[in-house]
Amino acid sequence: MKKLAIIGMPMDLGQMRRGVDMGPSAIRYAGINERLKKLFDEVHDRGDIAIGRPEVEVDPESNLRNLHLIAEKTEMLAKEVDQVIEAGSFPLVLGGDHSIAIGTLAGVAKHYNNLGVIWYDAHGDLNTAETSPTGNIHGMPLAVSIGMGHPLLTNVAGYAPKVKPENIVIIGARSLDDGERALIKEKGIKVYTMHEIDRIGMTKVMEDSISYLKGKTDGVHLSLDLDGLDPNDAPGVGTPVLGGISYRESHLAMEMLAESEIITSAEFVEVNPILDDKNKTATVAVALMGSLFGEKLL
Ligand code: Z70
Ligand code: MN
Ligand code: MN
Ligand code: MN
Repeated sequence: MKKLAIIGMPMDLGQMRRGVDMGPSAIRYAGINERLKKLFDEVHDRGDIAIGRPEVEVDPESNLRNLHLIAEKTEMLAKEVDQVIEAGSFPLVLGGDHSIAIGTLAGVAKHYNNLGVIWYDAHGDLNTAETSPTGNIHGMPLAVSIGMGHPLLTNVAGYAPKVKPENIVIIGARSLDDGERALIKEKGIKVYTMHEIDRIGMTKVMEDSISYLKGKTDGVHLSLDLDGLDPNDAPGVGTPVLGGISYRESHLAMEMLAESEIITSAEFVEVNPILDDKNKTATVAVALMGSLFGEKLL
């Protein structure tokens, strides 16, 4: 029996633009439940993690914005994700800004010896407090997952690291900070930038990514930041970067992931309906979920 559990994570504490906390609502409004019910035997929407309306804090020691709040809320998400996997369901988390991935991965990774991660994003999200140009934790979750960063973040769910650098593939990168570039080289993280997508095409990028992960991982998490897509196709994001992955290429990527049957958990993040054009970005997110979970035209 194929079971899907949807978890909303309406947290906007990892960056400075309000509105991304409404991402889960926008994605539900775009018809996620109806669409995915056709593809699973059972879809259970578990509602949202309670974030409340906490006051913004900047940790004086590390300069990290909302450090303690994000550690606390991602711990709650990790527990929820853990329960979903224990119950035999596929966890699908709706963001929220990308800092939520700290919690998703904390809940997922304990169930695998060799979790793979596909990070579909314009950014590397590989900063630490030391390298971050902004202090925004949504620019850090991938570094946190490999055990680099503030201990309150790396130790969410009580263990670290969550993922091995050689089990990560970044797809769609076109905005990297100096510290992130250095970390990619140092750790040997596989990255398909927009250059490779242009040069060899999305088909080859996905074939290579899938065969790279398939042999050595026992599960693969898809962390899809909508800003990985071109802002023309996904305008409702806090940090749009020109020259991104098209809607069509993204569908192809999701269809190839569906065929490969490697994906064991997923999250769709950074949908900000306040910055959007008639809920276009949430609608794109739901359409991509359709392809990821095996929707077919014919
Ligand atoms: C920049 C930072 C970022 C998402 C922007 C931006 C990071 N590298 N991540 N949007 N999802 O502040 O660290
Ligand atoms: Mn467990
Ligand atoms: Mn991101
Ligand atoms: Mn991004």
